[in-house]
Amino acid sequence: MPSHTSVTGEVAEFAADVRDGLGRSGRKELLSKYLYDAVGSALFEVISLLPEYGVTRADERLLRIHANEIVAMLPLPVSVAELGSGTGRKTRWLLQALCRRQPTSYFPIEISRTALAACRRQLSDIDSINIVGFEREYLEGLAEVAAGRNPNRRILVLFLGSTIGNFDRPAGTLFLREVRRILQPGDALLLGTDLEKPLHQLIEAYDDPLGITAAFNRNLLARINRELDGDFDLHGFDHVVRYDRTERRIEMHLRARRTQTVTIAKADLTVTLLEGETIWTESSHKYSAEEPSHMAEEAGFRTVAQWIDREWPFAENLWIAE
Ligand code: AVJ
Repeated sequence: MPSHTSVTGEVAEFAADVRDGLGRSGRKELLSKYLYDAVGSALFEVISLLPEYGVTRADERLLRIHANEIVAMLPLPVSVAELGSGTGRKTRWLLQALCRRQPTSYFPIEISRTALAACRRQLSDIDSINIVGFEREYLEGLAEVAAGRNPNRRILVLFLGSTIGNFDRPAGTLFLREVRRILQPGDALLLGTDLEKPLHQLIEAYDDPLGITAAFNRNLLARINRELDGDFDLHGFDHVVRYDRTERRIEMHLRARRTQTVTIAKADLTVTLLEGETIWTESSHKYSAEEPSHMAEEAGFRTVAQWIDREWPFAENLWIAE
């Protein structure tokens, strides 16, 4: 099996999604998964270093401190599939602890080719690890991993970093049900969830004073210019962050500073944005500490353990498929 398999019709799919999101008459929207091209992935790496953005550090801290404890609760032997591995830095601790107990196959599933390559470089030095990357969407990649599973091994799915928060609540539960459907009883899921925290802290985390998150957000338009032959004026948009108290989520938007008409050749689209009109680019839902257990039940898992970071409220949730 090739370690990196390329996705076909990538540009056509991006074009169709952009057309769909910007061509509509109501609220305009772009899918947050498109934030992660090479530039976006690199900017996210910087975001994760910012003092205002504690998510990644909390996640990594929990995985580092509790690695042995987590491994002790897993059904062994186990293979590991990670949804959205990124560069794999925070996964190292768990994989090391696991590889001390058993030779381990690790299947990072990642749509960003550069992140996947970085992940392989980052983790290939671990003793008795076997890394096979899948350049795929999450469920597609996981289904492939499951189709090729060793019948004598369980699967541990890692879904870290609170990426689940990009789904709204009903869609998140649906997604977790899909994950469950691909797994077998006794398989495990380790889910990272960012928890509710004071408003000013959340706003700062997504609207940092250096403007890195603003660049990360605007890069989505830059990517459309680069890959779909668009002519967005990047100076014409403000990075806007708001917290929706009802939905309990941070939202990122791009707001037109003045009325402007944009042409995106490869999406066969010309669209006029009025002054003040916004494009919704991402939601990050925040959870109560109890919420993940309910999500587990709804999706067909039972909660085995939860670890919460004290410095930056964030929870690691270990579930077993029923
Ligand atoms: C990688 C999806 C977890 O939602 O916090 C960071 C992405 N967006 N800053 C998040 C992100 C703006 C991040 N996730």
